[in-house]
Amino acid sequence: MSSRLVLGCGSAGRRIVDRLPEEGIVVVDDDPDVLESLREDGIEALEGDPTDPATLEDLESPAVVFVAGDSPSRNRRTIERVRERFPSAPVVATLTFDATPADRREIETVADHVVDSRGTVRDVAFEWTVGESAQKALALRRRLSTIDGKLAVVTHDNPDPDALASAVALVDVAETVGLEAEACYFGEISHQKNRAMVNLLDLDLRHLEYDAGLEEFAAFALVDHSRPGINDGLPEDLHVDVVIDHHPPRGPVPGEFVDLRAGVGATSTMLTGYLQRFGVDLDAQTATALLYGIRVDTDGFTREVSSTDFEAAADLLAHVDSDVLERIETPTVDGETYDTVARAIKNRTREGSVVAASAGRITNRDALPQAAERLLTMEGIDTTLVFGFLEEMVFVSARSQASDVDLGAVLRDAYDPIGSAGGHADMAGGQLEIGMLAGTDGSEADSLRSVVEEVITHRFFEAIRSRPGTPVSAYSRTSELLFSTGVEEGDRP
Ligand SMILES: [Mn+2]
Repeated sequence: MSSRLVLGCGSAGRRIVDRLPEEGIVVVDDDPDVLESLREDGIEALEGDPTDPATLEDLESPAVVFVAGDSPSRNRRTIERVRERFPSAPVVATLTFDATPADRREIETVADHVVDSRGTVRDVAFEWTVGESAQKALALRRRLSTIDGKLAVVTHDNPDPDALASAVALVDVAETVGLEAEACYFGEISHQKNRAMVNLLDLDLRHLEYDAGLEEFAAFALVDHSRPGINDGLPEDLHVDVVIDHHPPRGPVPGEFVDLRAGVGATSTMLTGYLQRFGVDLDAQTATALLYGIRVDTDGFTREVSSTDFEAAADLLAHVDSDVLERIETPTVDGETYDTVARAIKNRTREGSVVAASAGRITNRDALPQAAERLLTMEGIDTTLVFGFLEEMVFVSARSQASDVDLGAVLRDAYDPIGSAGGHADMAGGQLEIGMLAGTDGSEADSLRSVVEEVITHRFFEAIRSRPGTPVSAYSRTSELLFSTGVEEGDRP
């Protein structure tokens, strides 16, 4: 389905053909002179009347159709035939210089995109129509305009700024074709900066429960991930209409319209392109969200960044609210977070360049990574671990700048036997269930907690020391009992 079909090849049609890559063009016209000149240039030209259904019968389904004869009424009839034969192919129609306003209105109601061959915008209009990304935009518009009902634009679970911005932008795009759409997510927006982004930009987002019925939605779009049921709360066999993502997929990607670009640093970059193609006026809210999405995903334009990301950022910049962007990036810190960081600093245990610290009871687990980062700025320290107690759980967060430490592996070694842990070489986390501890008050709870603190700290240092090598064995019977999920009352030490 790589072909571009040109039906009717008048003066505007010829200019389009000249700008298209030669590969995969098929032109249909009934003027022998036109056909001859096309064939001389090595272009596949078939004789036929484009308004005759029989002409389209034997042609393969094209990626995009250009209807470019010189007669507006004939072009309109041709488009009607195309709609019958290739209902999902986007149609670009040309208007010749002598077209009347009535001709224009008539063509605009049936075509997906109209190229006006008059005036100085001519060349720009052509470029915007024949390029690869322009055709993607046309195909997306075609897809969106066939949807009848509400579109759910779904991010991956616990969405990051790139996913959030992309969802909001795709809602804007859908609205340009009169489609009602809603940006949706499963899970939590837990990171402080992400919450600041949503609040300060007042993003319109719908939280979906994992067991929520989805009947109210007629169609689904996935952004910043590509497979339903994998890292989102949708059923795996869901019919997906639109997928826009920059991650290389790890399996088959379903979707009527799919745009996967692994060479791009952020999905927000791709959506910036679509907003422009669809002629959406960028507002500060969406533009700021998108730029923040690109910045976070490319780690401030240093990681997996492409020239397209820079171009998108440059286009967004003029519309961005830089005060808000700054407030998102440096959110105010609440007192509780400072208390948590302070307790971690006070309770630290050091071994060489490694620090582990208990922050005691916490009310908000987001404070832990901040404490771990804070400790990393201590002189002579390259690896940190901070943990805290919340309800029936212990949450662990670790950071490292050491080149020979794989924190994800270290935390798995240390805590997988008694909880769950994982992450990257420089950033990792985990959680452990501690059964009754949280419910107990008084000195018994305190002594239990100090045992748990010892276990967590010890296992971490042990795992750091024994890497690379075999995973550490279980620390003690005490830890087994404390951390196993099925602790019996009588088993507690
Ligand atoms: Mn992303």
